Amino acid sequence: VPHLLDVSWFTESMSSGRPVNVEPRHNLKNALEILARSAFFQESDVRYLGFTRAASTLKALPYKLQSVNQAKDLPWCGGHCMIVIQEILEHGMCREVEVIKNNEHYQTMELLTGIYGVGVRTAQRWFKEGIRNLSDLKTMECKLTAEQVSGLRHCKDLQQQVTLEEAERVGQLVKDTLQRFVPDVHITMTGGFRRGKEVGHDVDFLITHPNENALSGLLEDAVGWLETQGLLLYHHLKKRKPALRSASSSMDSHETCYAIVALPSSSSPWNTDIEVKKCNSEDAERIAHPESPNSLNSRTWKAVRVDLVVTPQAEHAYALLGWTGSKHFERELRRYSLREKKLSLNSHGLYDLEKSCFLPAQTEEEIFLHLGLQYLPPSDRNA
Ligand code: 8DG
Ligand code: MN
Ligand code: MN
Repeated sequence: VPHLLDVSWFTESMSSGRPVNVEPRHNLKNALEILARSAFFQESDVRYLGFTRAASTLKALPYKLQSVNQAKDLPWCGGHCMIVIQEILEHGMCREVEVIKNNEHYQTMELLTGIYGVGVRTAQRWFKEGIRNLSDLKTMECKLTAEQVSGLRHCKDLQQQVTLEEAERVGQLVKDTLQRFVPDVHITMTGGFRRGKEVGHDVDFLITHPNENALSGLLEDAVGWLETQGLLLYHHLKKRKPALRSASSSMDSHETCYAIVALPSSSSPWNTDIEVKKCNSEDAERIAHPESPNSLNSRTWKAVRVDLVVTPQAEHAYALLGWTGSKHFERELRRYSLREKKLSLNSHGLYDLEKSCFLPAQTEEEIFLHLGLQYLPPSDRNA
């Protein structure tokens, strides 16, 4: 078994941060996203939101921005953002952004927060303690959570994007696993893939059934079975907390499983129709003890992040809307709903603050009706 935190195989390209898209058309949006992330790393919410909104506006533009004049009337693109836009349109780059990209704090935060289980607070603390790269992390093995240990162990796979084809195979695995216990379970792929994206950082699923009792213990059963097959590299089960389904809470309290699965490659013998059971003990051993530097080339699986969310039928539409994203779309929708309609929206329901009651909905369309908004299909929610 390799050392838990052996990261010697970590490639140079990854330690230098995310690849920067150099296509001119994307320069503006990229620049604003870098400024947004930099603000995020400094925990400056106001600036983070400002830059995110401006980047989102540019992303939604049906034409390429050619001049500062064109930008003047765009929402959220004034002030600081306008200076950045102007500089890039005139000089092809923005000094402030270039400085940030070369900044040690920014680069380290990009690297550290890119590890599953590491948030801004943790990365910030590590930076202050002198951590600059993944090898430095070895020295503090004892301080890592189980989630971070898994995140680090599988970071090479997890930083690779999940393709649609892989997501579909994860979907098949999830379906076959859950149907062993509840044959008529309802499963929907949510997140970015539901919005029509071709790649993602994980695969999200919403699980429901008309009979709530059928869902009880389902995630535990699924986790147990995947574990016996050697297909589960990490998981964290979060129980449902009914008390949290309050009017104002934006906290999600669905029963959830945050997992890392070992997805067998498409050419491997245990693909699709779940031939997994037939895998011999040697294969199972290799899956259970992954990431030996020597086995990288011969591996027949890839670590993939999977979120499984269980919801009672009555909350399904709200959970579907909440888990389809994008994050920025959700944030703006909730803000609009509260400010303009005095309705508190989360992924459990919609609460009318003036009438003091929940507004039921069976479909996403009904939720948009409640909010007085035109229905937006998932592919139009890529804000
Ligand atoms: P990606 O994975 O392709 O990068 O994008 P994504 O699918 O849009 O992002 P995501 O991080 O997987 O989140 C999908 C949606 O789920 C997003 O709108 C936020 C929402 N969401 C909740 N609760 C939680 C939670 O506890 N954790 C996470 N990660 N997302 C949550 O409603
Ligand atoms: Mn996702
Ligand atoms: Mn997710």
